[in-house]
Amino acid sequence: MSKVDDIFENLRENSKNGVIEIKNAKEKGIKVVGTYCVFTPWEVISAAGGIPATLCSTNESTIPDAEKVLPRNLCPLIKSSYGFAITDKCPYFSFSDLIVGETTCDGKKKMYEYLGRIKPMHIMQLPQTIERKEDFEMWKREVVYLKERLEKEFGVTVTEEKLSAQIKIRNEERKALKDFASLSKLTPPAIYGEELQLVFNHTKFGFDKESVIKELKEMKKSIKEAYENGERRVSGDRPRILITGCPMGGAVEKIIKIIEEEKGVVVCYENCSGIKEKQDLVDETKDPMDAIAEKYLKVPCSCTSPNENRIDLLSTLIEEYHVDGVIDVILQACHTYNVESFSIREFVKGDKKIPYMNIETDYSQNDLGQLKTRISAFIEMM
Ligand code: BJ8
Repeated sequence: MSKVDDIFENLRENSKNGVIEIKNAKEKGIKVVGTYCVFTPWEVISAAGGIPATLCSTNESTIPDAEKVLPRNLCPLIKSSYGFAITDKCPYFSFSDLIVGETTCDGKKKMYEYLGRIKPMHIMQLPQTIERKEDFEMWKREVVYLKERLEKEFGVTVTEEKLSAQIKIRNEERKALKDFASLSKLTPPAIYGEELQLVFNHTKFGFDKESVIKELKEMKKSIKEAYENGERRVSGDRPRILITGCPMGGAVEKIIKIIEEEKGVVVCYENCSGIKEKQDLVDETKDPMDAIAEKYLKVPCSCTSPNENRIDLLSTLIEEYHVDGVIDVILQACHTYNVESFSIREFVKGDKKIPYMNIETDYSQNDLGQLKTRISAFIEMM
């Protein structure tokens, strides 16, 4: 086993550390705020002294319980989230003092109404479009409402200084993650897509952000050094795949596994569990609340219309990561990503002139055979 293998093995072994960290923080009286979406402005929660924690949503085991209340033909991410909440199987949900949700897709925002029966909820009203001055003003008001709710719930004052400090640290984390991800820009890439995903997951559940940033920089340095010394872990003839679409994680990681078993390599994730939210920083020169509102409103999510920023981001990432083909992952019953797949296909095949494939899947493992056949044929043609 090389030193680089050890790094990833260590991350796999320590995947439960986030739960211990949150438990210790709770025992010290620190408030926990559960979140589901990358529209949630984490800086505001941290500036109010809370810990923002991403809630569980990627396992099929809780879906049968959710289906006692929610319709079966609903996105698995929504059903899984709700199932975790009602069965108390998500430790981050149990520890949460408040849950923050946004009015993104229809299924999610209606599910939040039921979540509000279990825990205090704060809903941020997301504009349907993001381009007009009024959209920014509306969203900024929502960021202010969140700040006020947190101040009231936690009995604190969120100052400009606290916000600026949190903006700085989150920006540092975004930069460190992007820098780590740049290992996949190398030809051949220095790491596998499964390992890149592991690092994104690990960072999400590392709550001491100073340590996370330090760890990311050290990992990047060690892997880069090994690469410069000639260590090639990924063969150069593997087609380089970019994954776009719905968030990945847990059950949907089956797709990454198959791509890499079939001799492709995932070099980039243009989704909310990957680089999508990390791409833009919060502008540190502006008024903190303006800058936070501006940054989060730019998240290229299919729930907003139009969603041209997604095309721009895809274009940049396809070039930067030297992508050979794009796989669009759509969770069953996710209408917004499903409808958008037509224009993504047009753009990838027409403008970028590289192969495109979309995959509609859920959290079950029933489609493994079919996925293997389709992915294998897709990779073979590159
Ligand atoms: S910013 S992608 S994390 S909303 S997959 S629940 S959209 S039906 S997860 Fe998302 Fe925020 Fe957008 Fe990102 Fe609905 Fe689609 Fe399910 Fe989805």
